[in-house]
Amino acid sequence: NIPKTQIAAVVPFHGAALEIRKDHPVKQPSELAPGECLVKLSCTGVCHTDLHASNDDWPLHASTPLVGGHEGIGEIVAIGENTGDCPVKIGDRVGIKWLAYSCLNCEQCRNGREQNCPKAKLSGFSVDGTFAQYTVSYVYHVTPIPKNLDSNAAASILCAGVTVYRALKHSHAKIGEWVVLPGAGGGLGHLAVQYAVAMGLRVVAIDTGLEKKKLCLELGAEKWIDFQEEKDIVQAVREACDGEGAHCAVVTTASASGYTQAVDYLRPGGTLMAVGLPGEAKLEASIFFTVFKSINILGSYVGNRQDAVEALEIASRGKVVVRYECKGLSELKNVYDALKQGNIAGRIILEMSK
Ligand code: 8ID
Ligand code: ZN
Repeated sequence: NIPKTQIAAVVPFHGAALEIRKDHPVKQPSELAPGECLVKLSCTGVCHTDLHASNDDWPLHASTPLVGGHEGIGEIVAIGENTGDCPVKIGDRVGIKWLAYSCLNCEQCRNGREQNCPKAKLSGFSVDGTFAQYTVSYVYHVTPIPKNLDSNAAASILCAGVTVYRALKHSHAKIGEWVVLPGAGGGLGHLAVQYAVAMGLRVVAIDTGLEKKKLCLELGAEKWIDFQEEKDIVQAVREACDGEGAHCAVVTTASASGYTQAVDYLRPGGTLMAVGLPGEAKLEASIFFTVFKSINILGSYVGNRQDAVEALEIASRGKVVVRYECKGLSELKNVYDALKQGNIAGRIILEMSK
């Protein structure tokens, strides 16, 4: 009962327009390698990373033809023969995250940095992702979804949630301290507000527009700064944080502009967590003040299997709730246009049944 073809959103080659194809092949159960599983998707989030990949924005290039998407939820419908000791079974509801596969045995994997494994495979970048009715993934890396979390609500935890959860976990920020979130109204940012609040941090949200302002304040941000209206962001952040600057910044903007003043508005000992991924920009920071103020600058890249389990567990207890609007797969092109223009507060979820 597995169809031979499916509907999928495909970028044929770099620079080409996105196509909705009705005859994209489905890898058949008999063709699965050991360790692979076939997942029938019910929904997927759309991350700004998918837009970067589709536009070929980065110094690393997606393989083409590209089926993007890496925030998918679905049911396992087949498992490769001879998989052996298998942590999942047919019928399980699982999540597909950016990191589709890692070897689990190299130095990076052993240290819990599975995402830095030299053999890593990336959903919707180096292997086909979730903008399709079916996708192939890997039994040791798919993430079990808690029973009380519905699929649409779980999807964006698999990338946006995991990423900001891990960045906050490694940020050194402690209960009662100030964290600044440039990009707070976007997909990653609006979840960062909630994970930060759940950790007992005090949030300064930076983004633009009334809709994102309302969202951030509703989710528990104490202060709001509109980056298009505020002339002096450094001064505004300092004032918002007791006149002394923030303890931490987690930057989730897709453009370089969110990074520019971050080192200047951190207080001594503060930490900049770099998360947003503009392709070409350099991080501009005064070396003198980075040293003189004992500033930490850290990169944070998605998360490992344990981060995914933890981020979902917190969401399953209602501490973090994805704000989303549902659309169909055929609307992906419009979603990309809206993301590019900064017009999406929270996330868009594509439902395969729509
Ligand atoms: O592992 C990682 N590090 C990781 C994981 C997932 C995504 C990194 N990302 C990257 C994406 O590739 C993208 O570059 O994080 C970035 C944000 O992804 P997103 O949250 O999916 O994008 P979005 O929904 O468009 O949100 C971005 C927000 O930034 C605001 C926009 O208004 C939008 O709400 N923004 C911008 I653009 N410039 C800003 C500025 N100067 C700004 N907010 C504050 N100050
Ligand atoms: Zn993503």
